[in-house]
Amino acid sequence: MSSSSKVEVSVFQKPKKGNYQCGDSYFYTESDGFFVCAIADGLGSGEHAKESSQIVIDIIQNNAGGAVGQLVKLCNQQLAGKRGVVVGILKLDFHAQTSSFSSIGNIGMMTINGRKKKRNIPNGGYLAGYERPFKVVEEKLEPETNFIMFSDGVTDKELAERYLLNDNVHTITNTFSVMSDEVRVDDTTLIAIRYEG
Ligand SMILES: [Mn+2]
Repeated sequence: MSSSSKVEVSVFQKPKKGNYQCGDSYFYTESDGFFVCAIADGLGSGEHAKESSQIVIDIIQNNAGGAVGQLVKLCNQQLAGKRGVVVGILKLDFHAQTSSFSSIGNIGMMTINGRKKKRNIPNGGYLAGYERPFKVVEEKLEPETNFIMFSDGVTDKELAERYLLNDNVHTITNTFSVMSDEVRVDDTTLIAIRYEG
């Protein structure tokens, strides 16, 4: 992490029981002006789900400067005729001081500021090349905020845990790892993001 970094990130990822490869893919990057993070989950599991979710991640990586809505549209276009994917994209704009989030399907996000926890409601469905309406939720970027992004392998019970409020992202993922079941019933990705401001 460079000294100019404004965002701290820690990732927990584990494949579903019996699968060697996790079908979830993720990507994050930070520049002077922004931070962007995405999780994609290909429909199904294993090798083929991974291939499909990786397509989406590559698009976001190659177009990280784009607005969240543009990224969703671009991903959708590239998925025509391919296996469906659910995706969640978070962008923090340091100049505009905004956070933008959109999720198509069941990639979730929780924003935690102080003791306030807010869970984002994803758009329904999945991306597979068909045009569909979706919302991008934009909010003021507050200092000392945790953004917890997760795939549907993370359970509601796990999302209720107090340690998600910790201001150290490594403590969050380490604790998640220790507390979480040995056997995951679905591919599981949890990304803890801290904006100190
Ligand atoms: Mn899944």
